[in-house]
Amino acid sequence: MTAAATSSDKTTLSFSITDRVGALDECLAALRHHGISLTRIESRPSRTPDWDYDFFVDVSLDTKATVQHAIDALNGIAKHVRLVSTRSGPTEQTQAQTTAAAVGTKLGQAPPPASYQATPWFPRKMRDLDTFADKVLEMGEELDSDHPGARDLAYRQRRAEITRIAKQYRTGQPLPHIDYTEEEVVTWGKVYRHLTQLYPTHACREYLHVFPLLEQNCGYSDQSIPQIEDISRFLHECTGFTLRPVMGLLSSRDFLNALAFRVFHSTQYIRHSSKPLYTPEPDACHELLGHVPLFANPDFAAFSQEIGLASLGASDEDIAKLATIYWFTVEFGVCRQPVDPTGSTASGADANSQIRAYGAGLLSSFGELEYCLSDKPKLLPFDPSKTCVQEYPITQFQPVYFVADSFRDATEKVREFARSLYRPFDVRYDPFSQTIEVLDNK
Ligand code: HBI
Ligand code: NLE
Ligand code: FE
Repeated sequence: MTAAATSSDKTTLSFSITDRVGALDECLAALRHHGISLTRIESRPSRTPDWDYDFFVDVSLDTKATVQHAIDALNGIAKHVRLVSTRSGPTEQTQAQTTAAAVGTKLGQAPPPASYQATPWFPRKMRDLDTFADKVLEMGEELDSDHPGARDLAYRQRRAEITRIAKQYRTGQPLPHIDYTEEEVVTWGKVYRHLTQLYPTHACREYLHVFPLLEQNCGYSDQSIPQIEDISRFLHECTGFTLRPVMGLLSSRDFLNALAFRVFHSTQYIRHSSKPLYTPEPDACHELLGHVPLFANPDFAAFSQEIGLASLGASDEDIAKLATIYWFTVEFGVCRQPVDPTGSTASGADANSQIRAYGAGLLSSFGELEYCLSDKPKLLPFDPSKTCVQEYPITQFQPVYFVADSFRDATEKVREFARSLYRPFDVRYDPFSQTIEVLDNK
């Protein structure tokens, strides 16, 4: 909704209301009482669990009213009253900035940090993801010397063959079909059988709910490795998520940016047969058994996309925080859930709750899945502001896991954290055109 009028005076405020009859009317009446005239009003639904709406209003302050009057008028009636920008005289500008900082602090919003400079490039349309095809960090084409497959020439050649296919993939093409070898299927089968034995006592209930659907719809079994084309089609029907092939590890920025499009980059090669219980890098076992099931869950899909949206144009510092939070939730998250009276419990449980894994790095490694619920690792409560600065190893079992009160609690806390990061604009994904819409805060 936009009702525009021209004005040389540009002061923009934003505020939110919870949907009920007359809520907006009260805000506008308060402005009217102060003699403040509106020159533009825009609304959009807030990204909060409540039925909130955000309003952006341009106000004309050519009477005696000041920015502070307008803020005072709205405070107490509306939520999250914020000065977005002002272009009035220098004295008022100073006052306005002080007010904005004060209001921002009160709302827990970060003021623009010195580290936020030019907006980094980010993909705006699905095809932009093609630019990531040859930007892999490590272990894509070349294996590190300590990798179990480094001295196995046949393994290296096979990896090269599969990664070359990923490098050539472009948006809109059919997803590559891989004819897996006998040896690859044997490795997959071992991983599959071990994991599926552990899931009933170790995986979170959301995961357990989806897994049988993958067996029914996508050919998940210990006898063959499912194809990403079939999985991608299934996920698309569930939540709009799709898969695309990738050579190996992408940078955190590129990897997270793709989630904004509900796109997940999936490797198609398999870990070395000598080490089925754990590999430090993503492989088809990790993607298909670890990640895929939860992408079929609508809440989890929305949550993943929100991390992605928060990463678009974010500062390097914020990308590092989001990547760490991603690591301790999507990759290595554990959560509390009520005890299932019919099921047995793994350790870490008390009378009413038990701890279960929802992170993909745990759900794809039968070594670490058992270890994470043993008494060996340290468990800390999940709190994004603390979790985001935790250091972690990437080539061994994690020494520390963060426990969320529930699966839903983790997603809500991360949402709140993502909203607190600074960016001079907001973004939306338009699923019809598969493009990112940039909503400028001016
Ligand atoms: N790249 N291909 C790929 N797969 C991942 O799971 C992945 C990645 N890059 C970074 C990453 N994961 C995360 O651990 C965070 O850095 C975002
Ligand atoms: N360690 C996991 C596994 O063995 O399946 C992979 C983790 C990828 C981040
Ligand atoms: Fe992963």
